[in-house]
Formats: sequence, structure tokens, C-alpha cells
Amino acid sequence: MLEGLSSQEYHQAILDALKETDGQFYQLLTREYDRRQKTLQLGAAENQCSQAVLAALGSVLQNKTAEGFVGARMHGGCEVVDDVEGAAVSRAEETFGAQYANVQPHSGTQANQIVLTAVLEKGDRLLGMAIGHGGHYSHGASNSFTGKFFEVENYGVDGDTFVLDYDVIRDKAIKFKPKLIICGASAYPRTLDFKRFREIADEVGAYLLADISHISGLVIAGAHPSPIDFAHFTTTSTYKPGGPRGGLILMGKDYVRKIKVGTKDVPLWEHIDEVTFPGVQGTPYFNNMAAKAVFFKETLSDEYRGRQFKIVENAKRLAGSLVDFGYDVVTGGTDNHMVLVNVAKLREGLTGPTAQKCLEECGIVVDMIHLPYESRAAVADGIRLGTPIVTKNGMGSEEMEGIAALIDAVLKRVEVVSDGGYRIGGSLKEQTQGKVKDLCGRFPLR
Ligand code: DSN
Repeated sequence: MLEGLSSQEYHQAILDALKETDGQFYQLLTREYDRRQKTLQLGAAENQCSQAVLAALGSVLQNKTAEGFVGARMHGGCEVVDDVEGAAVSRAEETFGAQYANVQPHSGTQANQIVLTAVLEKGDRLLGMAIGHGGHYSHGASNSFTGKFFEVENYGVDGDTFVLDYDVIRDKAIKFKPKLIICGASAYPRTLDFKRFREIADEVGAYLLADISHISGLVIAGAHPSPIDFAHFTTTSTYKPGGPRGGLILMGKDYVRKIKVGTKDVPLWEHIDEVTFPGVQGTPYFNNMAAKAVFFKETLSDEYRGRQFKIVENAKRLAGSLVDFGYDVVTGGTDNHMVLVNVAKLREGLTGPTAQKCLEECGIVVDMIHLPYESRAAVADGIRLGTPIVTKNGMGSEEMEGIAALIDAVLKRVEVVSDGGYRIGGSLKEQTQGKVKDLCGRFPLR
């Protein structure tokens, strides 16, 4: 019945179910759909899932409670969810070329929590990328559980190139002797050398966790090298590559390697299962799990794989155009889906938060971001742009140049009045909003 509907028709049909029963939420969901349709979505940590994924998310599986794993549940009535989980696991393994997949984590952060809980004891040493240099909270930030329960050392990027220096990371690892090294980033535009990370981990006797949340779509398609057989554990959130919200733990050739648990030697994969439940989580979300499986099937298509390369091509073009307009693009460009721009260097008084706000007022949605070695520790100097959504909606190189021009018009003409304050001339705002609406109208949500 819903097959063949445009994105807008599909949403309307789904929302009709709410119209009579909950007018407030009918309005809110309609507003969010309109917001996405009428503004440029340049979030690097976002994507846009298919209608099939949305259908699975909104399915009857949401009602099922069942702790445990396939064939070993705490609850009755599990014949269907066992098949759901079995299919989701094999599809995840096929998608990533992995030997083991755990589709239960509720998020990327929980996937990391499960791995950390599995291999570290309280107080053990963890080496991860500093959050201010592009790492993630769950990689050892002082205000996350990782900083609270483990002894953390950070590595960062080089002060001149803003690129990782693997010799420096190796020296840190040798001195610090971590039990676990985490690689992967939330704000790093260059290719990660997973092989080199594994060599460092092996040299110091550490486990290696690759958190590929931001780049997992690229990894699936081969647009970024895969860590699966280099890292002991690979984690990702499942929405960033274009699936439903949720997390995933994958293992390659190390999945049968033994770990001492009490007095027993247990294969790593079995230990990860046990730490997932009952160690960290209760019932998995079976509707999300089904949606993950639907998404994994989508990743096998030529359309999905081709799109990942296009995402990178678009990001390179966006970065290149911004450089041409005189922007300081961190590392001079990008190898992946994201572009980091130092806006503080553009104009006196301009900050990441101000740039985010004034661009958003004009219909261009970006994230502010702290940059390595920035001028004021308390205020972000940069913005982070990403191309997954605009690419999904069909935009290409020409549109990337147009987007760079729109960003430039706003950031160069906005009046910065005081710390955090700004004024945009009415005509600039209206003109930009109009151009954004026109562009988004030509590339409607898919
Ligand atoms: N990792 C966060 C980000 O990059 O914005 C979101 O999950």
C-alpha cells in the first residue's frame, strides 16, 4: 500500500495515523519533516534512512521483550525474534566482511561501553584520541564514563599538519602501556591507518578498538580502508551510514582469540555476547534490529556503494570551493565525508557557535566543532560540514560549489556584534533562505 510513494507521501500516510489521536505530535513530526525538506542538511553525523528502514522501526517488533541471544532467551515467544536476530547478524557480517557481528547495542556509545567493559577492569589504561582533537566522548573524555572508570591518556594530531603522527602515537603507547587503544574519530577528515594502529597495539600488547561510526558507510563500500581484520573489535553506530539509530560490534580474524575470564579461557566473541547481556544491556530493541537488517541488505546495492564514493567526491568539492573562497579548511581538504572549517580565522570575533547559528537562520544546518590547538579553549573555532544527506538527495559537484557560495555569502557578510551576538541584514537572510529553498526543492528528500 505504501510502496512507490515519494518520501513526502510516505510521511503523510504514516502521520495520518497520528492526526486524530495526538494532534500535538502530528504537528511536531510534520514540522520536523518540513524543516528537513526546506533546509540544507550538512550534519556530518547524520544521514537519511529509507522508507523500508522506517517501516521496520515502526513495526510490531517494538513490543517484544526478550533478553539473551538466539536460542537462549529469558522469555517465551521468541521464534520470530530469533529469526530476526539471526538474519540481522548474518547480514551485518556480509555487509562488513566480518566473522562476528553483535546487532544488540542500542547505540555506538553502548557498543564501545560493551567492548570496554569486556576487556578492561576499573582503573585499567586506555589510550584514545583527545576529544578536542576529533575523538569521541566514549574514547576517554573526562566527562564520560570512560574518563571516570579508566586511566586515560590521549593522543592528538600534529600541530602543523593537523594529521595523526603515528610515530608520536607509538611513543605514547610505549610509555603509557595501555591495555586498550581506541582509534576512530568524530572530527577527523583524513584516512585512518588501521594497519599501523594494530602494529602499535601489538607492540605494546594492547587490544585495538576501531570506532568507525563516522566512516562506516565508506568502509562498507571500500571508499575508506576497512579495520575489520586489523582491529580486535570494530564498533559503529548504524544511523551514520544510513540505517536506523543503534550500534553494532564486529570482529574479524580475532573473534576466536581467547581471553581469560575468571579461571576460564573464553573466545572473545562469546565474552562480548556475555558482556552485552547481562553485562551492560537488557532487552535489545528488535524493531531497531530488524531495521538494521533491512539497512544491511540495502548496503549491498550498487546504488548504496556508488553513493559512498559520491559522498567523498562531494565533500572534496565542497572543501575545495571553500578553500577557493579563502577559508581555512583543516588539513586543506578531506578524504572522507566531512569538512572542518576554522571560521575564527575568517573574521575577527566570528566563532563556531555564531557561524552555526547565523547559517541556520539562513537555512543551512551545520555543527559547530572544537578544533585542535584552537585560540580560545572555551569557544569552538570551527564548523563541521558533512555530505551524506545532500548526496543521498541527489546533489553533486555543481551543488557543492553553490553551497560553498551560500555559506561564504553569509559568513563574510554577517555582522558580528559581540561575543556570541550577530546581525544578518534582512535581504541577506531572505535571499539565502530563498536560494536554499529553491535548491532543496530541486532535490527533495529521498
Ligand atoms: N559522534 C557524534 C558526532 O560526531 O556528532 C554524534 O554521535
